[in-house]
Amino acid sequence: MRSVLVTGGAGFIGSNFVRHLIANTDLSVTVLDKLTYAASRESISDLPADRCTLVVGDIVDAALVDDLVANHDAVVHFAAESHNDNSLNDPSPFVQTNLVGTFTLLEAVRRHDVRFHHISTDEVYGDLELDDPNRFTEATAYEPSSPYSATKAGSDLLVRAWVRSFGVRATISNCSNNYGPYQHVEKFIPRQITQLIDGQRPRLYGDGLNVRDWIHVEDHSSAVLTILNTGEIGQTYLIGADGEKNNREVVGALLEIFGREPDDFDHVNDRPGHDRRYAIDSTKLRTELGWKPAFGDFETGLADTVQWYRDNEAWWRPAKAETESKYAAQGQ
Ligand code: NAD
Ligand code: TDX
Repeated sequence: MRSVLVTGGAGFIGSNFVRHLIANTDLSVTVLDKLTYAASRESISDLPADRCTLVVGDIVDAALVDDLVANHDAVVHFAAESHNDNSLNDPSPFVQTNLVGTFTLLEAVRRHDVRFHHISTDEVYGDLELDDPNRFTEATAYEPSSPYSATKAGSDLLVRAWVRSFGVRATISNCSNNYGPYQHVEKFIPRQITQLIDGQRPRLYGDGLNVRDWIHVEDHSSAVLTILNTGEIGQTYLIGADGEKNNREVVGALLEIFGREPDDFDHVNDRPGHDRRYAIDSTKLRTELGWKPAFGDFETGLADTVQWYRDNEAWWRPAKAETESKYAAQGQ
């Protein structure tokens, strides 16, 4: 493998993955990204031009996708509409990008017999009760709750069908909630960090007891590269780092980092259909492919992430006011 096409490589996880490839492999990387509101050219603009090229375009554009896929050895597919709250306000781009876009890529890799890795989410499994002793595994039934997770679930099923029906050489990974640098300020952790930098109060949906299973984005990248190199074709791997925390605990840790009082936050309107808890059992990835996370300590990873947002205000500031005004309009 010499060249990789990374869709969505100007978004949060995609840009971190491209950085991981540049630092840890000799691969040459082409990013295909539509540069939606969620993307930032600056997330990859400092990378060496002879290793990383950005093509601005849509994964739904079959001619463009066919041309790019034909000239690469593998595709790693991150591009998606990724925010649950947006999917509740307007599901249409989620159906286009997440379903039609994935279909378009699958048809191209089928035509050109190119290795494909599909990035997905633990949200396809629905949610767990807080006291459920079980966690999600590769055998858990699909039960998505939101338009976002339903389109991701549909895209996973398309990949599985293209493997079985057409022999496409694909793998799938479903990862838990990522945190780290270059994440858009609409998402939970960057929203609260930038609220605190601005002297505002964090905003918790509902009772704040919803649990997410946090993983540092660098650990997600190392897991995806492991699967790309050594994963078995047709297999699904769950990626997680045993990082369950409820939202109040995360806000509490941030308030402590900022030296604010522990109750210095607001409860705001809950998200309709809000999933209660996600939890990943990543035994298969660890035992079969020997992967393990490097960021064991959430508090340290969180403090590093706070420092990154303090140091990179120019990166996030342009999106902050508009994001907050959208949230304010829905009482969030
Ligand atoms: P993001 O919203 O930060 O980035 C998505 C990127 O895709 C953006 O750069 C955007 O411009 C691009 N894009 C959107 N529509 C496109 C289109 N039609 N054509 C080309 N490019 C397009 O998302 P993220 O958080 O980095 O998530 C990346 C992937 O990882 C998604 O598939 C998501 O479902 C999955 N995932 C995310 C998380 C998480 O915690 N953020 C967890 C598990 C899985
Ligand atoms: O201001 C907020 N207050 C709040 O309490 C925001 C933005 C969120 N929340 C809550 C909702 C969730 O319980 O925090 C939790 C995390 O919210 P998000 O950052 O919106 O993430 P989530 O809905 O869990 O989905 C994320 O992880 C799985 C990504 O956005 C998805 O792309 C990924 O598939």
